[in-house]
Amino acid sequence: ENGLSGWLRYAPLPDGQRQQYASSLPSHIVALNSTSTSPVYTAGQELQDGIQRILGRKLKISQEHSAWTSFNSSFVLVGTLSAYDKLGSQNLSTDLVPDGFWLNIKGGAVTIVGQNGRGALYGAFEYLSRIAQGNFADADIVSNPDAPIRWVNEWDNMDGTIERGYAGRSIFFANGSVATDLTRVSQYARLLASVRINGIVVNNVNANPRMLTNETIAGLKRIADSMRPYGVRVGISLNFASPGPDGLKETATFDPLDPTVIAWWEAKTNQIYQQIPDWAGYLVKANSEGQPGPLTYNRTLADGANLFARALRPHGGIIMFRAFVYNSNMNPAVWKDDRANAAYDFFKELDGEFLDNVIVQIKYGPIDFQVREPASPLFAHLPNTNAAIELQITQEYLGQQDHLVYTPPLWKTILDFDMRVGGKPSLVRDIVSGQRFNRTLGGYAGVVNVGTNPNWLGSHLAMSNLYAYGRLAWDPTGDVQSLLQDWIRLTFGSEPSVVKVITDISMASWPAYENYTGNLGIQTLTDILYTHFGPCPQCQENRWGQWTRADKSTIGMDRTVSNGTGNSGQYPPEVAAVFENLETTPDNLLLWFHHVNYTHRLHSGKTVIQHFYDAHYDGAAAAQTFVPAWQSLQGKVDGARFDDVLFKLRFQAGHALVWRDAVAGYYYNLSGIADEASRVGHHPYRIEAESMALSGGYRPVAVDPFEAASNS
Ligand code: BDP
Repeated sequence: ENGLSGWLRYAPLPDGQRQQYASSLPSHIVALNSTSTSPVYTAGQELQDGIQRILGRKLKISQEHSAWTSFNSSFVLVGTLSAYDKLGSQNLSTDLVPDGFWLNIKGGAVTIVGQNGRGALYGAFEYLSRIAQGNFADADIVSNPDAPIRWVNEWDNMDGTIERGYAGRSIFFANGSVATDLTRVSQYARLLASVRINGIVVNNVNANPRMLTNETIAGLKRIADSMRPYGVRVGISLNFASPGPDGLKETATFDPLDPTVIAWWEAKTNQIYQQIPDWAGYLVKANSEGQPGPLTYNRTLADGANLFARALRPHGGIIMFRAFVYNSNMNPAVWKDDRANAAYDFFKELDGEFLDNVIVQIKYGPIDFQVREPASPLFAHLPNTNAAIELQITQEYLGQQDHLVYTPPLWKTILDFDMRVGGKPSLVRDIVSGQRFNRTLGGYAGVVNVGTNPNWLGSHLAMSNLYAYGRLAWDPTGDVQSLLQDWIRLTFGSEPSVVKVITDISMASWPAYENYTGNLGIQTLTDILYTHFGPCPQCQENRWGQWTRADKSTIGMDRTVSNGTGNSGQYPPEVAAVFENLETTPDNLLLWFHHVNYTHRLHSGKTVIQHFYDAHYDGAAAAQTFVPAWQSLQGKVDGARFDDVLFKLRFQAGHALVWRDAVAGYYYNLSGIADEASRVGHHPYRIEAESMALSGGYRPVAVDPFEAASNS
C-alpha cells in the first residue's frame, strides 16, 4: 500500500459481503465496438479488473459487436450511445451531453452508455466506485457534466523540477525533454479519468519556448498516446515570446499582429495537430510576473489570446488565457494601489473581444490562492466571454501537503458565492459553467503538480483534494463531506471508525489551518519571498502587493470605495454594498476589505486582536488532536500508510505551534495589547536561543524586526 493506485485500489470486499452479488453477475462484459486505444476498451478492461479484484470473479470480455446477439442472458455492457443505438434492442431516450453517461443496474445486469467514449468510461468508473464501497443497489442514473472544461494544470519544467510541486520530480519531463518512461503518465490519466477530468496542461505556466521544438512535440505525442485511452486530452502552456529573439529565434519579433508571427503560430499549431489530432489546446500566462506578452507591443491581452485562438480554431482547439495579470513590482508605500484590483482592471474592458474558443481562466480569488479570499470580482464582468475558475490542489500557501488541509470547503465558498449580476442570482459556479450568461464553453482548471512520489502528492491524505476537485468540476453542487467519504471508503476501506476519524480531521483541517495561519481575511501570513510555507507576518508589505497594512494600532487593507483602493466597487452593486460597509462585511473577510484598530469589535463581540490570539491557539490545538485521532486507527489502516500519515500529522502539529507563536507573538509585540488569556509570549516547552550555550562559531544576532522575535 504505497498510494500508487490512489482511490482506485479495488480492494477485495470481505467474502460475506461480496459472494451473493458476485454470483448474480453475468458471465460476460461486452465493450461495444471498441478498439484498443479507445476509452470504451479501457472501460471493458477496467470493469474486468475491478470486478475481479473487488468481487473475486473474473468475467470474460468481448469487444465484438456480434457478441450482443450471441448472448441471451444479461451482461455487463459498456459502449457509446451510437454503438448502443445500433443494437436496436432498446431505444434510449436520454438527454446525454458530451462526456455524460447513463448507468443502469438491475441485479447483475449492468448497462453503461456514454454519450461518447469518455462518458462510457466515466460510467464504468461510477459502477466500480459503487461496488468498491459495497453498494450493490439497483440504480438508473443519467449523469451529465456541469461544464465542458474539466482540466488539470501541471507546473512541470522541462528539467524535471516542478514549480510549487511537493511530491518529487516530474512524471512528464526529465533533462530538458519529455521523459522516456511514461508509465506514471498513463497511471495518472487513469486516476484523472476516474474523476471525470478530460484535459491536462503538462508544463509550467512560466513556460519554456523549447516546448515547441520538433523534439518536444514528438515527446508530447507520446504523452498524448499514453493518456488517450483514458479520454484525457493534452495541451501545453506557451511562452508568448516563443518564436522571437528570446525564444527559438525564428522570427524577429513576437508581436501578435505581425504577419510572420501569425504565420509561425499557425504553422506550429498545424504541426502539432498533424501529430496529435485530438490536441486540447494551449494555456497562456502573459504579461505577468516577468512573462512576455502582447502589452510589450501595445497590443491588448485579447489580441494576444486571439492570436492562438485563430491558429487553434480550424482544429477545434481551445486557448485558456489566464487573468492572473498584475504588476509584481508594486510599491507598498502607495496606499491606493491594490493588487486585488488587477484582474478586473486588465480584463473588464476586453469583454466581448475574445474569440469563441478563448476561455479566460480566473484564479478563485483576486490575489493568489490564499487561505481565505472573496470570489474574484472579475467573474461578474465577462458576460460575453467564456470563463473558467482556477483552483489549486497543490497546497502552495496551504502547508504544501505537509499539513492536512481539505480544500473543497474553501472552494465551495467561492463556487456558491452569488455575484448578483444585474440584481439576479449569479453563482460563480453558474458563471463558469456557462449557464448564467449562455456561454457554450467554460469550466474548471485545477493546478495539481503531482510528482514521482509513489503517492502522487507526497501525502496520502492530500489526495482527497484531487478526488473532490474532479467530482466538483463535474457537479459543483456536490456535498464536500460525502465526496470526502466516498474517497475515504475507496482509499482506506469502509470500517466505520476509519471513515469517521478521517472525515473529522479532514473537515476540521481548513478551519484549523486558517486559524493558525491568517485570520479575518488577512491572508495566509506566509513568507512571501519564495517558499510560501512558514509564518512570516513581518514580510507582508512587499513588491508583490500582498499587503496587510499592519502597524502599532491598526491592521487590514482598506478596499472600500469611500476611503480605500476601490476594490469593493468592482463587485456588482448589491455585493459591493455589503463589502463597502464595515457592519455588513462578514468577520472572515473583515481585514480583506477594511483597515481597523486592533481593538475593533467583531460581530462575535471579540476584538480583532483577541480573535487573532484565540484563533491561533484554537487552530494549533485542533492540529494537536489530529495525531491521537489518527493513532486510534492503528491496526485498521495498513502499516505503511498509517506511518506515513502519522509522520505528516506530527509535523503539522509541531508546525502549527510554530505558526501560532510566530503570528500571535508578532502582533502582541507590535500592538502591545495583552492576550486576555495570558497565553501569548509564554512558551513553557521551549528552550530560548538566549539561554543556549553556543559553540562552533554560532553567535546571537538581533532579530529584525524585533516584533518577530519571541522575546523583546
Ligand atoms: C503564484 C506562484 C507562482 C506561479 C504563479 C502563477 O507562487 O509560482 O507562477 O502563482 O499562478 O501563486 O502564475
